[in-house]
Parts: sequence; C-alpha cells; structure tokens
Amino acid sequence: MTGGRVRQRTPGPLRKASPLRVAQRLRRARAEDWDFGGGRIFGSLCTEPHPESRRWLLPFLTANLGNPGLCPGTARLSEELLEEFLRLYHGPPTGAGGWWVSGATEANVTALWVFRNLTGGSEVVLPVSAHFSFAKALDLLGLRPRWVPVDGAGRMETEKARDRVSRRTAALVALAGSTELGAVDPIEDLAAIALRAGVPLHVDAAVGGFLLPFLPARTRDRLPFDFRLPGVRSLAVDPHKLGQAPIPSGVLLFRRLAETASVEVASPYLSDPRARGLLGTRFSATVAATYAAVHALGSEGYRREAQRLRRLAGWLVREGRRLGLEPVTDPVLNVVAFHHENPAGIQAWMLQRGWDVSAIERPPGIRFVLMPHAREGLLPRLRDDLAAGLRRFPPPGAAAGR
Ligand code: 0PR
Repeated sequence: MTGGRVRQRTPGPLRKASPLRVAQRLRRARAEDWDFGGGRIFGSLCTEPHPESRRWLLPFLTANLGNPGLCPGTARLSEELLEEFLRLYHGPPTGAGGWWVSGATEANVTALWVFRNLTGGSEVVLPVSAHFSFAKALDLLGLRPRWVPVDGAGRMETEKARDRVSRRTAALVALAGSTELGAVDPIEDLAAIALRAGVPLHVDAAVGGFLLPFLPARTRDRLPFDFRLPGVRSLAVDPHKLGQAPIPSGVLLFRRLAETASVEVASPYLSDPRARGLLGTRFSATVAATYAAVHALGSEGYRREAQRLRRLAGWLVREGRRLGLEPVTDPVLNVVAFHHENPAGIQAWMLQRGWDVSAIERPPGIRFVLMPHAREGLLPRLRDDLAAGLRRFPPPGAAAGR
C-alpha cells in the first residue's frame, strides 16, 4: 500500500542521500508515530518492550532461525526458552515442542495447516469472537468455518460448539482472551469435547498467555487454558504483547511435535536439511530480546504487572459506571469494554484529545486495553476526556436523563 493519493510516477533510479538527510527524514517519520511511552495508547495489545530486551536487538541483528546452522547459539537459546515456556504451560514431559513465529497470525495459520493435514478435515469449529487471522487461515487453507455463537460475556457457547464438531472437523479453536473483550472461553469443557470427539483443540492465547498464568490462584484455577487440559493440542502465545518483548515475537507450541511433520520440507541448500513452518528467513533477534525480557521479569515480575493492570482495569470499570457506561463484562483480563451505540464517535472524540481507544463491533462499544505502558497518573485525564465525550455522545439509556 502506498497511500490513497494519486501521484504522477516516472521511472527512475534509487536516490542516494547523505546520512544527515537520511537521519532527518527518519526522525521526522518517527516523530509522527505514536509512542507507547506517552501512556496514551489504549487500543493496542502491543506495548513498550522491557528496557532489558531492547539492547539485545542490535547484537543479534543478523540471527536467522530460517538457517539455524549459521546461528547455533541463537538456535540453542531458542530451544532453551521454548522449553521454559513448555514448563510454564504444563507441556507433557515428552514429545512436546514448538517454534518461534512472527506473532499469533502466523501461529494460527500454522496450527490450522498442521491439523488440516493431520486429520484430513475440511471444517474448523471456532467462536465468532475469533481474531481475523483465522479468516485468513481458512481462506488460505481452503477450510470452511463452523461459527459458534458467544454468550453475553463473549464466551463461546459450549453446547453449540459440541453440535458443530463432526467427522469433518479439522480443528476446534478456543480463545484464552478474545481480542475485543479479553473473554476466556470455557476451555476446560471445550477440551473435553475435543478429546471425546478425537478432534485437535487449538488455543489462541495471544491475549491471555502472559496474564492467565500470573493471576491469583483462585482466578487462575477457574480458567485453565493450557496443556494441563489433555484435549489441548496446540497453543499460540505472543511474547510481543504482554510478554513485553519487541515485535515480532510469537510462539507456537504443540503437545506432540511429531504431529507437525506435514509442514516440514526438505531444504537441501540450507544448514539444516529439513525446514519447518511457514517462514524462511526470519528476524530472530527478538528471540534474544524475549529471553532478556522474560528473565528480567520472571514469573514474579509478570505477576506484579498482572495485578497492577487488573487494578487499573477495575478502576476504569468503576469510573465508567459512574459516567453511565455499562461494562460488557466484568473483565478477567486487562481489557475493559463498555456498551455504546456510537463507538466511532467516541473514538474520534478521544483521538482529537490525543488518546488511542478502540471501537468494537460485537457488541458495539468502546474498548480500553490496559497494557504495561499505562500510567496510573494519566488515567484521571482519560476519564475526564471520556466524560466530556459522553456528554456529546451519550451512552445508551442515558440520553433521557440529561
Ligand atoms: N489472536 C488474538 C486473540 C489477537 O488479539 C491477535 C492480535 C492475534 C491473534 C494476531 O496477532 P498478531 O497481530 O501478533 O499476529 N490482536 C490485535 C490485532 O488485530 C491487536 C489489536 C487489536 C491491535 C485492536 C489494535 C487494535 O485496535 O492486531
């Protein structure tokens, strides 16, 4: 995409410019970008990378796990960290494994690719709340969706999922944190259905993967989502979201790595005779950067941050209520959504005041994602600008009283 403007284009060579001119241009471009550090982005699931992770990007700049023989050190580091993730997500003692991907889009496409080949199925049973990466996967892989409705809290309806699973099913998909609401599907029940039907369950934990394991035990035990459940065959997690790693950092894990043999190809001119997955050459400096972020924080650091984000989410729910907004659900994760009939109006209003918030469609509403860059001190200003916006675009049911 090169923008909407129609411009006369004449063929020509690539211009050379002085380092000074280049630097000026790059600084100007970057100054136009939003900065997570400003604490005004509430519409993204990405965040400022942990400071310890940033400095490892340049030293690992040329690392390429598409050709691991040339970076055996990075390859070993990658295996070491994948092993730690398998421990965190209750991978079985033998046979489990996975690989790095660019993010949950690639993870979701790859998981469905693996399970289509493994089962020969032609349909995928997935909730209507699934991220649009699944629409891409279905189209690319020639698979048909069997959409499952969600309840008022945005969670997949178990009975309806059961009805749609059949001999044609290549995979059942569940979300450990939906994009719009942060809703966690009833994965324990879905895993049991999958197991009984002999269908693989793929869990997209892009949103919840770095939150759910770090919630207080009472909440955590109520929301199992990982390989602890025998029906779960694959798991997508995104260190580049709440893992506080730089982009692109995603991980795809399988209960039985041997099941992924069909997405391996012969790669005779590379250092490794077999290559697995979708990408060839891949940016792998983020493996090192993820290693740095994960070990700077450890479970204890992620736990503290999870607690803080949930506290901020709770504050926002209470303040929203006081402004006449109705939360769509009581959030379990870091996503707060309020019903609103004109989310685009509020979104534009907030944007004019320098805030990035999202409009959601299902149901229509405004959404705030509390991420590590959220600054507690700025939240009252967010609330005040929201209050002014709501006077202009009143929430449902509030207009009569005003
Ligand atoms: N699965 C879920 C549940 C997701 O939320 C996302 C991304 C993905 C998969 C895909 O991950 P990658 O983009 O890393 O491949 N979620 C949002 C997205 O569509 C993040 C988001 C959402 C950003 C709303 C901005 C926004 O306004 O990029």
